Amino acid sequence: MVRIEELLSRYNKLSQSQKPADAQHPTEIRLETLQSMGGFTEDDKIQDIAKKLFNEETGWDFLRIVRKDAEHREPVFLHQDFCYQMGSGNSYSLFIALTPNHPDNGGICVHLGTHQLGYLGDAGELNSNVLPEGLPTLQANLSPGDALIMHSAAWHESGRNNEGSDRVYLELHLVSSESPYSKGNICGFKQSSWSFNGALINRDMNRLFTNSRSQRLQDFYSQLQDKDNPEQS
Ligand SMILES: O=C(O)CCC(=O)C(=O)O
Ligand SMILES: [Fe+2]
Repeated sequence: MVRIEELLSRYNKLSQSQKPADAQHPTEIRLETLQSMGGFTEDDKIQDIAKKLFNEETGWDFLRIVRKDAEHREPVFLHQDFCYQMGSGNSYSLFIALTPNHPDNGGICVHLGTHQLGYLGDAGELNSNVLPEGLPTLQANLSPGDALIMHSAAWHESGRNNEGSDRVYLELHLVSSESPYSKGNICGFKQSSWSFNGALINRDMNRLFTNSRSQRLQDFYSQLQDKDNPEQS
């Protein structure tokens, strides 16, 4: 059985060694191996969940902590995760609460059924006005050891941590074992031989692309800046 106290103590050590937090995503700590959290996926309850997905052939492609605390209290805007991830349209986040999670400390809120809208073709903040009236939302109210499972296309957000208490999730992202981005199996086996072994982050995008959307935007911003400050250009 996984001991939540052990996962929490591993998190506390990681968060101390990670100061200052990542400026891009200050509430996230990426973890490279399952072992960094003590191989917790062998736990029977996690195995039971993994076996309900992907015909019992379930892998994982990332593991991270998403936390809020007295120093990181900001809300997270309405979004879907799918557009920031790799691979197939069917994947799930298993959020394991390491601390109490509720509306006063910025617990996650999922708009149920929104995964049916699928991939939306862009990334960023979504418009809450388009959500149909009366659509049920799941507002997390979790005790340590509880888990929440969310389809990666589901629209979700979280409020400000007004209480300032630690609100910590361990997030394991579950994919089909056949995904080339799977880093290993939680249960079952992988049949196909192709797997991606590179690093998904820290790629040199300016070498890979000659005319990408981001490069065009950067060019556009620098043209605007030159226009605003002509003597500096
Ligand atoms: O920390 C949270 O409340 C949510 C974080 C999140 O949704 C994300 O990083 O994709
Ligand atoms: Fe998210």
